[in-house]
Amino acid sequence: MGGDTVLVASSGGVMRLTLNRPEKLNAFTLAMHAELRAAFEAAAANPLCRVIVLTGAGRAFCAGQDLAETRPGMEGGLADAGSRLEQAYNPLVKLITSLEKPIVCAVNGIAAGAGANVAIACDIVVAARSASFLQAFARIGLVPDASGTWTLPRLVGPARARALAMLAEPLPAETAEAWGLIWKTVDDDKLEAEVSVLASKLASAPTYALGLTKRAIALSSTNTLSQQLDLERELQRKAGGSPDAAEGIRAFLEKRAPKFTGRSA
Ligand code: LHQ
Repeated sequence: MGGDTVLVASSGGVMRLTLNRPEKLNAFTLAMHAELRAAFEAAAANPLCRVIVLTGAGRAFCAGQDLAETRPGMEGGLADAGSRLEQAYNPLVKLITSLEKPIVCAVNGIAAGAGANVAIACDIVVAARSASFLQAFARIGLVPDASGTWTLPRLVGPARARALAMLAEPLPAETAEAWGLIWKTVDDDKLEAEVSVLASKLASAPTYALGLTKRAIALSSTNTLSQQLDLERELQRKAGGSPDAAEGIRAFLEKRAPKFTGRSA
């Protein structure tokens, strides 16, 4: 599976997706969107897939929309930049955030424009120390998209979100970590190994419970405390009835490591 612009490799419960247009810093084209969406949908549907790793080929993670594909007309301005969001970015972000399996983003180099915002829409973001996050939109007269205006203020607060978006200066990975934009920064030459350890750990985790956890955290942004407590009760009911909860508790009492299947029943 996969095509030229997204490489797909599956092994040991981990599906690794690599954005693959390194000569254009993995900028998004419609073809890449179609391949990426198909790969995420396949990961969602495949019970053997328990974690997805998204990364980029070459020196960048992703430079956002391929601007050669959305060249302005002679009168200036893009014909309808909104339709590109409707067609491509919005479905991608909805897929990533609603897919009930952990998605790790390994940010191997610069993440710019929609590339930065797709990265921070993932569940666990690990970046190479030399990587940076650039809300490039203001440089070209656009507003942050691909959920940036939603995710950024929630992760770093509105003051930092506004400055990042308005100044369009690259944020180094270490600062991104210090600000809570991402999970962790690692040395460039350790990125692959660290992400692979993390992915293996998640591939033997109780996937069903992790998926419900992701749902609960997503819904917390609109729920009241009381609604969230009700949601936790419902989700705990589901998780508690799963074979992994039975195994987890049994293993604890027997003082051994649990063997989770990831299944709901
Ligand atoms: C690129 C790109 C790129 C094409 C590097 N496109 N070729 C949604 C809805 C509708 C419309 C518009 O957009 C969106 C969402 C968005 O994402 S808007 C934001 C789009 N992205 C940007 O504005 C970032 C553009 N890129 C850059 O500013 C720089 O390339 C960065 C700062 C990322 C990296 O700079 P450098 O390390 O100096 O690399 P470079 O600029 O030399 O790029 C290397 C090559 O990649 C070069 O091609 P060439 O053939 O000359 O070697 C660039 O043209 C190409 N490239 N980004 N987005």
